[in-house]
Amino acid sequence: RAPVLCIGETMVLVAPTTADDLEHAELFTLSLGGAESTVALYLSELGHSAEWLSQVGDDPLGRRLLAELSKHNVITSRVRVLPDAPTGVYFKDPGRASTSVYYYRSGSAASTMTPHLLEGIDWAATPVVHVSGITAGLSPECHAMLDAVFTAAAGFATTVSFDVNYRPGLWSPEAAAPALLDLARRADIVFVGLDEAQALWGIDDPQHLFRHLHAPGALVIKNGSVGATQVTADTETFVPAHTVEVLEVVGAGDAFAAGYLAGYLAGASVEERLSQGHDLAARALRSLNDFAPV
Ligand code: KDG
Repeated sequence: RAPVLCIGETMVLVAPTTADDLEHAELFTLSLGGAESTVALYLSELGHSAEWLSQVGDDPLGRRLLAELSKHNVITSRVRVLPDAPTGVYFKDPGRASTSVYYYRSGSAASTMTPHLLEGIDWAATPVVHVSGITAGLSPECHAMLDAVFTAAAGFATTVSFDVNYRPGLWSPEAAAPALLDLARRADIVFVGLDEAQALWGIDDPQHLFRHLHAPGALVIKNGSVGATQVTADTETFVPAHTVEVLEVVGAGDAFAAGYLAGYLAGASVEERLSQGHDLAARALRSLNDFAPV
C-alpha cells in the first residue's frame, strides 16, 4: 500500500532518563523528536506504510535519526542530507509542573527546507500527507514548502492531514494565527487543541470553529485529559480520554493523530478513530520520550 507521507523537521531529543529537572539530572536518553516523524513511527508500528520526508545534517545525529526511523520501517529514502547545516536538537525538561522544551534548531538542516524538497513526489500515489503548523514557524522557506504541499495535494485526491501544533517557542501568536488559519482552512483533516484554538483565534465553540475553518472534512478538537470531539456541520462526536497517570505530555498529540489516522486508513467509525487516538496518546503520556514504543 502507498505510504502515508509525513513531512517536517525531526530533532535529536535529549531527555533526562528519569523525571528529574534538566538543570540537575545526571542521566539522559537520546531519542528522536519531531511531530510528523512521531506520527510516521506510530503508523508504521500499527502496520501502515509510512514515509518521512525532511532534511538532516551530514552528521552523526542525522545518521542516528535516519537509522532509528529505518529500524521502525519508516521509509526515509527521499530525506536530504545537507553537508553544511546541522541536525537540530531539543531538550525536554520534565521536572516541572508542565514540561518545558528548549530548542537548538535555528539554522538546522530542516529549517532550510524549500518547495524543491517536494520534487519527485508522486501525488497521485499519495493517499494521505500529514503535516503540521510547526513547519510554518521554522522559516519563510519552510512555510513556502508547506504551502506548496497544500497546493500540490489539492490537485490530486491526496488527503491533507494537518495538526495545527502552535509552538510559542517558534513564533508569536500574532504571526502564527493568520498563517495557521490559512493552512487549516485548506486541510481535509484538522487536529487542534481547544487551548490552541482559543490562543490563536479566540474561539472555543466547536460549531463556530468549524465554520471559521471553512468546514473541513474532519475537524478534531482535542481537550487534553477531557477528551476529543470530531465536529461536522450537524454532528459532534465526543470520546472521553483515558484516565492516565501522566509522566510527561509532549508527544501525546502526535500519538493521538497517528491513532486517529490509523483508524481513518482502516475505514473505522469516527468513534473508533477517536478512541484509537486516545489509546496511543495514553501510552505517550506515560513515557518521557515522544515516541513511546510498546
Ligand atoms: O508534538 C511534539 C513535538 O512538539 C516535539 O516532537 C518536538 O517537533 C517538535 C517541535 O517542533 O516542537
